[in-house]
Amino acid sequence: MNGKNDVTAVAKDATEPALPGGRRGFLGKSAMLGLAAAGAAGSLAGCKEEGAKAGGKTGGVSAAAAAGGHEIAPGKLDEYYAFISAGHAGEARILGLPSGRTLKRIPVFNTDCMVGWGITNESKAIMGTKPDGSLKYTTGDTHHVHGSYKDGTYDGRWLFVNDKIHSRLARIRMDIMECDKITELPNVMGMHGIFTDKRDPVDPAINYTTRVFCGAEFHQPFPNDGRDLDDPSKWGCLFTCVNAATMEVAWQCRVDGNMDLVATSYDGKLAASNQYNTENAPDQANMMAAERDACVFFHIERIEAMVKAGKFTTIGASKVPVVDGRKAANGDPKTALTCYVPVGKNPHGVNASPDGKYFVCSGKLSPTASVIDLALVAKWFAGELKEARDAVVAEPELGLGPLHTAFDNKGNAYTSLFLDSQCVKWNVQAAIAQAKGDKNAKVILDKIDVHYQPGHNYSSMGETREADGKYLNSGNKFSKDRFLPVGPLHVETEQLLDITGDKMKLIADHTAYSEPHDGIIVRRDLVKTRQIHTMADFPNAVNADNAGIERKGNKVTVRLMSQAPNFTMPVIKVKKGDEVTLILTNYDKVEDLTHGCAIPTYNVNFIVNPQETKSVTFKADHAGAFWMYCTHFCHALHLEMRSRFLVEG
Ligand code: RUQ
Ligand code: CUA
Ligand code: CA
Repeated sequence: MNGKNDVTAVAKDATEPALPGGRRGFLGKSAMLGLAAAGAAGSLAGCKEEGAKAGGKTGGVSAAAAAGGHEIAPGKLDEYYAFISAGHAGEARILGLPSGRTLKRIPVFNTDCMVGWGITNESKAIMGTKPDGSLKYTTGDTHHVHGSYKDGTYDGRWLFVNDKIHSRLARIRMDIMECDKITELPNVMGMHGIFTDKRDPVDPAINYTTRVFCGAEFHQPFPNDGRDLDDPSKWGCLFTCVNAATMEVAWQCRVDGNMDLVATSYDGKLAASNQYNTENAPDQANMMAAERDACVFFHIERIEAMVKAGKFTTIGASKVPVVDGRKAANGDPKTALTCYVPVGKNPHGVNASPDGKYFVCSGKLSPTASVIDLALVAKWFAGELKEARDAVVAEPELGLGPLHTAFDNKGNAYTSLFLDSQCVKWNVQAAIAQAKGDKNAKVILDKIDVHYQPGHNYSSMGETREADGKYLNSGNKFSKDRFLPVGPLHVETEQLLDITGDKMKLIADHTAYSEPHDGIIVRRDLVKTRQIHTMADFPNAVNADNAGIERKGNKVTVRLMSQAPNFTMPVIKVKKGDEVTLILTNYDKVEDLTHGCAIPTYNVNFIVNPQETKSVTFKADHAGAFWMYCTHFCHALHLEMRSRFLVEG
C-alpha cells in the first residue's frame, strides 16, 4: 500500500522532521526564497512537482474505507451543516458534514438562473440596480461566512457573508437559506474580514448579535473621487460597523495600516483585525518592510460613545460617522479607541478561542502565531499595561505559512500551514507556559499533511462556546493529483479531519468548486428551516380576485398562479412594446413542490416554492408566440405545464 493512502502513516510521517530533499524540506526552502522575492507563485510551482513525486496518488484506498465509521449511509442524515463561502463564484454554499454532500448553493452576489436570483424583481431589489433596472454588479467575491449568536453560540437566525470586490455585506436568512439584504459599504475597498458581535459591550440584556464588523484591506483616497491619485500617503482604511438587524452602516473608524480578517470577543467589548500592511505601503515590497505588523483592537463602547457625542467627521457624500482610530489621535490608552498589538510579519487570520480568553493571529511570513490575551488588552485600554506588545502571551513556532486557526474543546488550536501543506495541532496553555520559560512544555502535539496548500480551516462549532472538537475542515487551495483532471483548472479540496483523538485523522476528500475560503460547522439541531412559505409574507401575492391581466397604458401586469400541473392562464396576450410585469404565486402546499417559470427569448427564468410569490418585469419587444413553461420537475404532467405567451406585433 502506498504510504500516503494510509491515514495513520500520513499522521506519523507528519511529525517526523523534514528530510533534506523531502517534500516539506523542499517547500520550506523554495517557499522562503519565493516569498523573499515576493514570488509565491514560483514556490507553488515547485511544490506541485514535489507533491506529486512524494506520492499524492489517490488510487487504491477509498476515503470511505479510511473513514472508520464516518461514512453517512444512503438515506442517513449528516450531523452538521457547513456554511461556506465560494470566493469569486460570489455565492455561499451549504454542505452536510461529515458526508461532504452539497445541500444547497445560495446565490448572493452572483446570478443564478435555477432560482432566478438576479432575474426576479425581488432579488434585483436586494442586489441593487442601475436606473435602467439592470443589476448594478454581476460579480462578487465571498470569503467569510459567520452566523448570528446568542449566549455565545449560533442562534440560527442569520448568516453574514462579505463581498470583497465591491465591499458589500450580505445577510442570509437561515430559516429559508436565502439572502434578504445586501449593503454596500461607503469609503472602503477590498472589504475582506467580517465577524458578528456576540453580545453588546454595555447592555448585559443584549446577549445576542446586533452588529457586524468589517475590515477593509485596500487603502483608498477619501473620498475616492479622483483626488490624491498620485499621493497614496493620503489614502487610508476604515473599519466598519453594520447594524445586523437593519443592515445600515452604523459607523466607521479610520486606522493606520490595513485590515484583513476580523474577530470579536465573547464579552462584546472588543473586535480586532490583523494588519499585514502597517507600513501603509502602496507596493508589495514595502508591505513586507517591517519586521512586525499588528493586530488592531477596537474598543467598541468608546467608539460608540464618541459617535453618540457627535465627535465624528463624514467623508464625501456619505453620512456615516467616521471616528479617528489612528495612533496619533489615540495617544492615551485610557481614552484610546484602538490598540495596535505588534505581531509576526504580515499576519493572516485572527481567531477567537472558545474559552473567550485569547485571539490567535497567524504570522504568514513569520512561522509563528501570536497568542493575544484579551484581559491584557483590556488592561492596556485601562492604562494598566505598559506596552501593547505585552498582551502577546505566547508566540509558538508552528511551521511555514501559518494562516488560520481553529479550536477544539480541550484547549488545542489547529493552524493551517499554507507553505508546509499541513495542519498543526498545538496546545494554547502549553505555548503560554513555554513563553514563560517552561522548557518541558509540549506545544506541538501533531502535524498532518493536507492536500494541498490549506487556507482556512474550521472546526465543528469551533467559533462558539460549544466547540466540540469532532471535525476539522481544511479548505485547500490546490488539489493537484487528488482527483481526476478536468482540464487546466483542477477542482479544489475541502478535506475533513477527525480531531477527536490525540492524532488528527484525514477521513475524506471532498471536491469544491472554486473557490472555497472560510466556513463554519454548525450542529444540525441549531438550524431550523421552514419548508413552506407563508403566503401573507408576500404583499404582491396573487389571489382569485386579482388574478388576470391588468393594463395601464402600456404597462401590463399579469397575475398568475401555479398549481401542479397548471398555470392558471393558458393564454397570456400582450402587445409589442408593453412593459410586462409578471407576478406568479405558487398555490401548491406540498413540501418541495416547486414550479419554474421560463419564457423563451425574454430571458425569464425563476422558480416559486410552495406558497411563494415572485415577479419579473420586462419589455415585450419581440412579437410572436412563446411557450411559458415550467422548468422545475413537479408532476407527471410537468412537460405539459405551459401557457402561450402571445405578443401581438
Ligand atoms: S482569507 S486563506 Cu479571504 Cu479568509 Cu485566509
Ligand atoms: Cu410545474 Cu414543473
Ligand atoms: Ca507588513
